[in-house]
Amino acid sequence: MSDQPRVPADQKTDTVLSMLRTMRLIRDFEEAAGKALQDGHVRGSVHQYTGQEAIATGVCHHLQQHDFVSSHHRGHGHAIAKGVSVAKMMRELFGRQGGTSDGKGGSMHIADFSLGMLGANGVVPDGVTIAVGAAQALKMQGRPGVVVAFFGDGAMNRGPLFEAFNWAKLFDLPVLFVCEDNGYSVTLQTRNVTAGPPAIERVKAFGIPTRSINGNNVQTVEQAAGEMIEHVRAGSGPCFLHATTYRWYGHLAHDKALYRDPVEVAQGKKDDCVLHAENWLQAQGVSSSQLLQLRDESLAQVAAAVDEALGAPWPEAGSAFTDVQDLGATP
Ligand SMILES: Cc1ncc(C[n+]2csc(CCOP(=O)(O)OP(=O)(O)O)c2C)c(N)n1
Ligand SMILES: [Mg+2]
Repeated sequence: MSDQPRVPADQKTDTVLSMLRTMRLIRDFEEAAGKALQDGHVRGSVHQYTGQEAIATGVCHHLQQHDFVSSHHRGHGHAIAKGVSVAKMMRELFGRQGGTSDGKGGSMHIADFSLGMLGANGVVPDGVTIAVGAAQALKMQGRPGVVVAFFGDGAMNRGPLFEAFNWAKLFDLPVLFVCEDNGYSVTLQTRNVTAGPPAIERVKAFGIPTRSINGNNVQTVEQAAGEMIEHVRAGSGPCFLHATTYRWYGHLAHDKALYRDPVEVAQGKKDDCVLHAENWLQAQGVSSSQLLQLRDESLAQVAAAVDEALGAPWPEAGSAFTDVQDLGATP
């Protein structure tokens, strides 16, 4: 894997514009989701992905519809980057009919199998073991496609993650592990609960190729993920991408994160992936009015999703007993 740019200069601007559109949509969705929770429209939890948008965006830029992603509790960004409808997602958060799971899943269970979104997951790190299972299925069935497993730095201290690494490497499965290292596990700084050398060293022990990058630069993510996905797609086995970033808000939307130093938070917000992409685009000659238009379109799309969700019907009571368990295909 080289440090050479993968995309010719003339295509770069379009690529970054397209990725900025996705990052904006994620950011605006998260702002609206946080507000909806405060306004009492969302029952359950909302874990905002704000600040981390470049990672889902840069990685999913390389995925096709037949590829899969699995996610964790902070999963809205992964779903949006994989192409899930923000209108359906908002309905899901609001518990309404027409949501991705007809309102029965909520924020931590957003899934859309038709688009390869295997689901958010509240159990750390069970999205990863599911991803490895999906990769095993692809390999056994001889189907094309790769699986990307997104998880946080907190997951690096959970045992099932290491079972997943072991299994994936043993069978050289088509899976990319993406660790989004925002430095925190709920209220703890992950480094304070992690023994030994940096956690990425543990992954190297499995013989899995690793790379550590700045996750707040969407172009850096896009390039590194592109190279790793190429490796995985070629059948050469799993890779591990470690991307550093910062979680702008509390662990949950109603966590005020008083355990964090305000100076650190301000510094984290300054290192803004959206702003970095906009600055880069402006340096390439993209006008500020074009950037404003892009922002307005994204805000309008999210506002429409909120209005639609507010007006959507509640699920019928009887639907609580449907679609809640998949007993498998009939023989
Ligand atoms: C098995 C299990 N143990 C504990 C929890 C409680 N919990 C929720 S999120 C989390 C860690 C979050 O840190 P990280 O994985 O870094 O993700 P981040 O929230 O930073 O995105 C924990 C311990 C859980 N959901 N599942
Ligand atoms: Mg974390």
